[in-house]
Parts: sequence; structure tokens; C-alpha cells
Amino acid sequence: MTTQRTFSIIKPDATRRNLTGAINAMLEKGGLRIVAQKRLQLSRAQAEAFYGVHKERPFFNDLCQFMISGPIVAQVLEGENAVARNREIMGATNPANAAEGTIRKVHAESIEANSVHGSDSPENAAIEIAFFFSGIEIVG
Ligand code: IDP
Ligand code: MG
Repeated sequence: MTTQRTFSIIKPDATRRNLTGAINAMLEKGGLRIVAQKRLQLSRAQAEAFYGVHKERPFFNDLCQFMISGPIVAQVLEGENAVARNREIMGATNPANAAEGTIRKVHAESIEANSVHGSDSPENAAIEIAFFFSGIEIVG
């Protein structure tokens, strides 16, 4: 068992509905600690760079448009097995398939506007954290 960090985004559908605090409470109740956090507005180029792995997917353009439709909250989360733990707390990509009590089941509007992003591996977590934060901004 090791303490791990993962990267999280509270997406524009959630900031629009004033759900930052409600989502943070679910993350904290789930055993994760928010060790860095900032609210920002992505540019189109930044959204395309962040979601570069999905650029061949049919939903890529819509996804980037959605991610720049309002402010996001970028976060670093820390805890035991934080990458997998956060994915459990988030729930499945499509809220229709998400387990009861997960963030996406409770709050997501659609498969696209699904309220949160979470890294899918420790390797991607490190890349995504470095995209948004410098070391001095992360306080464990
Ligand atoms: P994840 O966020 O659960 O890891 P990914 O497959 O990595 O899911 O997809 C990234 C994001 O792209 C999703 O969170 C969602 O916002 C969007 N997305 C995924 N699949 C679809 C789709 O079929 N239609 C529209 N948007 C999608
Ligand atoms: Mg993903």
C-alpha cells in the first residue's frame, strides 16, 4: 500500500451548477486529500493538448468545445491507491452505467458532460499533474 497522487478536473457542467464543494466533499469522504487546486478557463489549444490521446475519437471536437464552455477546477488528489480510488468515486464514463453514490451517477448530465475527469494510470497522472501544476503548488 503506497500513497499515490492522481489528477482530477471538475468539468464545466459542474462548475456551472455550483457543484465544486459538493464534489470535493465526495472526494474527501472517499478518502482522498486535495493537495492542489485551481480554477481556470482552458483555451481551445490547451483543451486539445490535454485530450490529445483522444484526437482520433469521433467526439474529440465536441469534447474540446465542452471543456472550454466554462471554468474548470484542476486538482491533485492524494491517498492510498489514489488513481484507482478516484476512478471508483467518479463512477463509469457514462452516468447511465455509473454505480449508485458515485459522482457521475449523482451529478453528471450526460456521457460528455460527466462532471469530472480522473487520470487512468499513475503514468498518465504524472503527465497530467505536470501539465497543470508546478511542484511548489502541490502541498501534501
Ligand atoms: P473517462 O473520462 O471516464 O476516462 P474517456 O474514455 O477517457 O473517459 O473519455 C474522455 C471524456 O470524453 C469523457 O469523460 C467524456 O467527457 C467524453 N466522452 C467519452 N466517450 C464519449 C462519447 O461516446 N460521446 C461523447 N463524449 C464522450
Ligand atoms: Mg480517460
